[in-house]
Amino acid sequence: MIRHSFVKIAASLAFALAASAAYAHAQLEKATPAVGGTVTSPNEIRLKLTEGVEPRFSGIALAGEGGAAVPLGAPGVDPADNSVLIAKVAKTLPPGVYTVTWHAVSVDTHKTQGSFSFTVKP
Ligand SMILES: [Cu+2]
Repeated sequence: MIRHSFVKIAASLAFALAASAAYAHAQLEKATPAVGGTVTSPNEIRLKLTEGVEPRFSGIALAGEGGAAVPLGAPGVDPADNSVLIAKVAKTLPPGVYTVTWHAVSVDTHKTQGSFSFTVKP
């Protein structure tokens, strides 16, 4: 039983190392609102990734404190730059901490995902 768990942990560590070595995939380069930033209520979530992405297979979700989902418009890419994934924020966000969770399928079909938080100031 213990030995079995060890093998599983070793396997997931190896996977994590392989994933972090694969820097060519679409990783988050810059976010607006910024990662950890404090802002007024944003009109959109804009994610600059390191690689072009397929908007049909990529997405952004926003959650408020306590995990309540905040509605966003359908995700799209900047017409001038397919490495910029954008989702409109449908309403004014009350002050608080928000978590952005994104997933992307890059043009080379590799999948990546991540999350970060920002704060809307009073
Ligand atoms: Cu890739």
